Amino acid sequence: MKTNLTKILALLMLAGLTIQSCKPKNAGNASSSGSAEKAYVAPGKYDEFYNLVSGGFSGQMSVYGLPSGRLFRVIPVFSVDPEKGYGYSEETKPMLNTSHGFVPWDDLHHTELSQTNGEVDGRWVFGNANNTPRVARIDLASFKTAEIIELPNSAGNHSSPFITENTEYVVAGTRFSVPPDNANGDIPINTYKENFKGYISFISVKKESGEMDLAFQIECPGVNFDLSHAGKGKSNGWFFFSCYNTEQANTLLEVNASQRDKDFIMAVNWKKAEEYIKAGKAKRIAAKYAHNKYNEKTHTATSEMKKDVLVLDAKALKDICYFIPCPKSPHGCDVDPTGEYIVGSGKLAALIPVFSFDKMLKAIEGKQFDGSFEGIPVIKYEAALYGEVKKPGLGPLHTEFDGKGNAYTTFFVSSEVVKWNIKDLKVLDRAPTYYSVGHLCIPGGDSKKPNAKYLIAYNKITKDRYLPTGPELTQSAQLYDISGDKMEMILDFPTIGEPHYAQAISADLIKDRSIKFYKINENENKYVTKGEGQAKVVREGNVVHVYMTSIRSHFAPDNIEGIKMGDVVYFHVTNLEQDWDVPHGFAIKGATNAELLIMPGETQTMKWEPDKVGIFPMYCTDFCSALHQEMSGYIRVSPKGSKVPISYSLGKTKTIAKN
Ligand code: CUK
Ligand code: CUA
Repeated sequence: MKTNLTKILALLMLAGLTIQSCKPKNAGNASSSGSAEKAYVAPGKYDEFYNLVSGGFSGQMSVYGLPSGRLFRVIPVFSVDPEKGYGYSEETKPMLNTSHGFVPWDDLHHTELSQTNGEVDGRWVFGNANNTPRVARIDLASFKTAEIIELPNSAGNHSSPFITENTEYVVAGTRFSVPPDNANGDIPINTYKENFKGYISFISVKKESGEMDLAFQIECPGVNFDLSHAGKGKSNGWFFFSCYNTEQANTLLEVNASQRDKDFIMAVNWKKAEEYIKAGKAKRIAAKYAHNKYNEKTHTATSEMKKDVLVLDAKALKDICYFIPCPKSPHGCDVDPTGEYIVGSGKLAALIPVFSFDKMLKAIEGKQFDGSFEGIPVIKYEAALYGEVKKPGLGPLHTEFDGKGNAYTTFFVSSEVVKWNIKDLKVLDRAPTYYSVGHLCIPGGDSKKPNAKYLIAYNKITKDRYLPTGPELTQSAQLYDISGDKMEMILDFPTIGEPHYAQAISADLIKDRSIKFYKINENENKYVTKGEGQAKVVREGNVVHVYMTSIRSHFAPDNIEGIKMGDVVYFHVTNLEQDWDVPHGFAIKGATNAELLIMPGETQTMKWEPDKVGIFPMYCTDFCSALHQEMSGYIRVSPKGSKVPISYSLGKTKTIAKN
């Protein structure tokens, strides 16, 4: 049912969302110099927290220090990265393999740290690929992407990668419902209601190694799943997903998916789902999806194509999924540290509904249903509702918690962060953001134990905050001190790509885990060269393998002759250094991919197909020593059919290869 008032409100807010958000009254306020001191980390001093921020359409994850806002690192995840050779070296190319082939780009929206007993543990951070549905695990010892798994039956993997409190599962809900992969998809688009399904995926994570596997999927009605969070504490065993487009529209969604007064939060009893799996209630369905792993010993990624997946049918099983009505196009779906309160943030709603886990269970027990939607029971709104935060702001998106009974919600349209009390639902404080804030992050803010010293707001628009740098405005984050009753902004810092969700972790939890370098004796790369004496060049038909080493400040060999037009040359470069922070680079003129950046003890391979006869210089790209500029060499390329034998040298001794 829809009143004229809500219709008008919806349209007003829609206009706000699509055109431009409002500017807060005290826009342009800078933080005072006193507060600037709070964000100051003196040269030589360390930051207290690490902030792992999604890069949105950059496809990467970046690491900032807090409170300084200093950028430490960009971790390549779903996009190629010429800075590190990720996706360009032969060893890393398989990381970006999918059922569609090699995909060099994606859109990373959410980061989620691994947890033990509901607390962040500093082992891994997960990220989602929104476009070609995938989930990645990044190892916080190496700050490298360790694993990527693709998700079948999905399109637009948005409500992901949220985890259960002991990292048993990483969960992903499809943004776009589509016909399942094994169904005939050659159907009219306007048969959405009959043919489109929404899949949610449960990816298991091995306790010690972190290795992921697609444990099972649940087939749900065709809607858009937006965000999710696991239950914790008392609600451990449940997962909550926000859903929009319950209108099941397939065109002009900005109007057609904003019709209903309430969409849903879907509550999923995943412990029950596990029981059904054990009882053999799942169907094994044909599917095709890539599972890519990076091996730290071989320094090489492998890609395996999986062929099937276990699927549970939510409609047939009746008691694993329940819908809770939630006003109006909900976006964020956040669970407080106790696990009792579930906060839905309706993008077009003028209030924030807070649901009670206990009440929800009672409602299910007492069958307080308001009919069903596509065969899934719909719990009565009032039966699950704890209460509503009245007039909190315009366009609520996301909520985090401080563990002291307070919640902090971002408002895109009114450009502010609002602090409210979870028990009495009263607004306690509001702080402007500049502007149009999306996600926010408190260290541990979606765990059982937040460390609520700081809050970071990730803004969509930075108008007026930075000088122009061309047609696009800098993306930005803002840091607030939330240790007192009132939020105090202490820093602006620009970000890479468009930041969505982020996580922050105490530096103490990761600083001692870090790998310093790889042990050369443990290098199991198929093409490793463990000393200069073993360097060689081997021809196999028109394929030439160069087994090369690098150490300050030369390559071995550094002169190579006998390469011919039509050859495919693989430079397998092993960095022999056994010291922290001494990468060597490798680049050769005309290479059509990128440089290699090889960490100490590591082997990486560049594929090169010479396109001209002549002399091609190669060099180290990382200023590694005083004689870095001397770290270079030459490759001679002869015409096809030439009689020049393969030979290689470093200094005077020249070796003619036998083959
Ligand atoms: S979304 Cu970006 S502001 Cu993709 Cu998590 Cu809400
Ligand atoms: Cu090695 Cu510069």
